[in-house]
Amino acid sequence: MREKVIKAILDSGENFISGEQLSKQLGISRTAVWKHIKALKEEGYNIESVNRKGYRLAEKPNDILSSENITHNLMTECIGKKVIHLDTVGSTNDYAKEIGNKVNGGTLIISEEQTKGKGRLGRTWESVPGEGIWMSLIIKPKIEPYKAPFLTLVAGASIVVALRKLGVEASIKWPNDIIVNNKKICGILTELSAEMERVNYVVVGPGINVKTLEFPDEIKDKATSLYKEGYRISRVDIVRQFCIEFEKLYKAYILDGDRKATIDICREYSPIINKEIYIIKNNKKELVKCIDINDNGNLIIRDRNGEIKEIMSGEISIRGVKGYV
Ligand code: BTX
Repeated sequence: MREKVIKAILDSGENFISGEQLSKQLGISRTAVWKHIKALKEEGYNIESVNRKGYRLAEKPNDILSSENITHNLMTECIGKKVIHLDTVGSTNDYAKEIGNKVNGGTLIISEEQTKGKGRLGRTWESVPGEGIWMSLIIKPKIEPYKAPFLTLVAGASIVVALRKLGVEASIKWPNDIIVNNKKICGILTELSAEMERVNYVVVGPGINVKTLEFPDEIKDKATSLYKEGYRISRVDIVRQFCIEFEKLYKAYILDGDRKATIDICREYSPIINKEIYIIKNNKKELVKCIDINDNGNLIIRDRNGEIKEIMSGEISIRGVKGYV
């Protein structure tokens, strides 16, 4: 019932909806309405109550990643149409893999806290409760498994465009880091469930630092958050915009085989193209010049012997000469 109350308030937009209307519409008593409103306010919804007018959401964006907030009038066909919002979980990617076979493609899992947030290659991802967007999107593309890694770039490009539309100067460090002011604001972990010829589902899991102001010593030189960089943006707006941008690039790739839309974004907002970078593989560091991202989404570099090489995302990390980028 609480979901229905907030949905009715969201539906009435800038207009007030009275306690009486709510009670009639939902078939509950005025006291019950009042109790639900009180509980919703305690959950953090910014609801204005005005005598003789009723209720509406205050102008300041509310920041609760509830299914109602995210899905309300969301202009997508499939991405984010179903949202599962958890208070806490080990890892949203692991949760997504538990339910992957049972839910529709486009289902989004978001948790306020992760107790075992995962990075790539067994690394950990700091996921402070309530301070970020820890989410996993389950998608079910009809593609061969070898085409799935490109979806990390699709997700990265979508996040960059979403953040840019919300006013953030974000860039994408190939293949899976989103950067603001030379530091990492978001990483993406993509996991695959597949048979030899066929993808069952893909889990695309971005973690976006939003409100964290202090990071642990081990990562404080390379990690940052939107608030730390002076961007006060609602987490809800970011998730909704991400769903819209992802759907566009995803459809282009899956339905039309169009990689260009994604790669153009990765090139345009790359902080490493034309720069000297270190590539790190199995603890070995090599200084190279980054030349381009090619049409397959692979990185083109020139090594110290002048040899041009193509690098696939897989197992490498990239560092700038002077720091993280
Ligand atoms: P990655 O392996 O590229 O980056 C992990 C590394 O980044 C860590 O070893 C650490 O140095 C640093 N790091 C850890 N936490 C943070 C942080 N909050 N901000 C910046 N740097 C950090 C990148 O892996 C992929 C991360 C995906 C995280 C999401 S959250 C939702 C989903 N569920 C899940 O378990 N993982 C993904």
